[in-house]
Amino acid sequence: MKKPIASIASSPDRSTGSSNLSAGRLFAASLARHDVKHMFGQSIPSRIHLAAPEFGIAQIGYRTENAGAIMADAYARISHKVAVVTAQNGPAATLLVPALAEALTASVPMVALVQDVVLANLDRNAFQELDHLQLFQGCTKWLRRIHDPNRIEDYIDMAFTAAASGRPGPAVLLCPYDIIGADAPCIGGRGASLGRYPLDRTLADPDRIAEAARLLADAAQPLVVAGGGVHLSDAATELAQLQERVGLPVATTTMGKGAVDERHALSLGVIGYFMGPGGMARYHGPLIDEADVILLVGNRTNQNGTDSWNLLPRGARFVHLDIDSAEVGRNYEALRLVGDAKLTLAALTQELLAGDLAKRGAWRPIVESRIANGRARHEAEAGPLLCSAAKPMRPERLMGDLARLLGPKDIVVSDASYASIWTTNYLAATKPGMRFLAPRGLAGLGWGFPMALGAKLAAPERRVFCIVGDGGFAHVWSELETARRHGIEVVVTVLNNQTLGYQRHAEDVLFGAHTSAVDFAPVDHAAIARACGVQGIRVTEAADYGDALGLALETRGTTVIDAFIDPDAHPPITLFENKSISRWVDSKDRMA
Ligand SMILES: Cc1ncc(C[n+]2csc(CCOP(=O)(O)OP(=O)(O)O)c2C)c(N)n1
Ligand SMILES: [Mg+2]
Repeated sequence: MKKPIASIASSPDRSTGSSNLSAGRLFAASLARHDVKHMFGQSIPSRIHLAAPEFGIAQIGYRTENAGAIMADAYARISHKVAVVTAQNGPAATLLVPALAEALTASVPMVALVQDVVLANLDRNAFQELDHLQLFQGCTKWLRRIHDPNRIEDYIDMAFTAAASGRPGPAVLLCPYDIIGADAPCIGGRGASLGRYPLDRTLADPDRIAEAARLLADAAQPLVVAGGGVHLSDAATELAQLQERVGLPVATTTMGKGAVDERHALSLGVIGYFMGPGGMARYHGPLIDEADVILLVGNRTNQNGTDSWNLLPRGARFVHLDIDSAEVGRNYEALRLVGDAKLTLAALTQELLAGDLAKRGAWRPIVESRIANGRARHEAEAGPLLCSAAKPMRPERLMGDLARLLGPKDIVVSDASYASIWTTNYLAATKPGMRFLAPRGLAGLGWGFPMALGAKLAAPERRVFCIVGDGGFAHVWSELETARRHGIEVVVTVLNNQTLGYQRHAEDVLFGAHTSAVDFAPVDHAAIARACGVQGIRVTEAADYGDALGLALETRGTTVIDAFIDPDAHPPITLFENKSISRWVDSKDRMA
């Protein structure tokens, strides 16, 4: 037995009361100091969870670590707070990896407290011992093991600082069993609250901001392409000012959707790899092609957002604003603006307004009319599908119905695959800063539903609509019980095409055939929902979907709408353009 850790006197901190506490309570007190109100966990590390309620922290008990960490991710995206998830060592810890990887790629701040074996038992094949330092190496921004209970506050604060500062991301703190279990009072006394992000805002080099302003003012056809960094920086208001007051057209990536009001006369909508027939930005292609100065904001210029780096004209002059200097110029050589988007966009707008905007003013009616024209062509193209009565149903029709009841405060969460493309193309952001969440860091299946739960916990007063494919939903059905137990109310629509649609269609296009793994036996998702004690509704007729949404909103608790959609329906992915999608075969055992 290790000796109890002796109390090392430090004067109690009146602001936090965090000194002279046992280790478990000091962990909880430290989290409370960072304004943590929810912890996604399954009891372990028990000492921390047992102490947490005393410090005003509620445990959200997930069914799988995988889903719990995804809930934490969405909670952080919506609350602008660092989210906390906990897990046991070994197998439980391994299940955190996918969510951490998404958070790393999507720059989402979270702290995972992972139990580890007793320090003295390290490297002895202790029960469920695993080299967690190796395990988490590739999916964390910051990773440490705490080795002394008197350093708990130091390490918790380091983890929060790493998660919330600079480019946000996931931090993992390994917490050996004996460190958490130390009964004697530990050193406390830190008082800072580090739980909100961005923790520090830094302005890009003012000389370069002035140069960027000159470029944008003098450009023939400038364009802004905003990414998810705008949401992370909470910079939608500043971007809207730049758009409106300077007169710059703005497009976004999928992660940046909602960074501007998509009905604004200078908004192009979401651009990227789905500008085929029916795509919202399809007819804005020439505006992108002809752009001579392009301002990238919080945009990692990834493959989908640039249609495999073919979308943005190589001849344009790029200005790239990002908090992460490594992203600036990664794929497009650019004038470098390294800093926080909110601060820097505000400074850039001021600089532009102080200069000569005659060129922008003269061009504005021209670009507005081109955008209006492109939008009208899109509406004419997509309109019939948005009100299609076809059976099996068209997903566009479901989006059309959902769009009608969607308000700017609502949150739309979609899973990877087609779900995020349907929502992106057919649900408009109606105010700057409206939130559409999707796991677009890595585009993993199974994020949608737990993300919706995390988003709702972060904003209980807002309605959360969740759109998932049947394949992706199957990863996380078990969390329906979590939704019920915690009384979390979200409206889930399962786009049930009884197939891994994207996979199947892409194989058909690329290889002319698909493998046997892509088609499912029939699954009754409404029955699964009811079995877990939440409402389940099956919809096979398009005319019934609106009523199902209405019923879901009137009913307390989560609702699952199992919507039977056309398995041949595919969103406007450019890869599929002019390529035929194989007809749906073996229809006899499918539910319709
Ligand atoms: C975890 C994970 N596994 C596999 C994939 C590859 N993948 C991309 S889309 C897709 C099909 C998704 O099917 P479903 O969720 O039913 O949505 P649908 O495309 O049918 O709308 C697959 C398997 C992935 N993105 N993530
Ligand atoms: Mg499917």
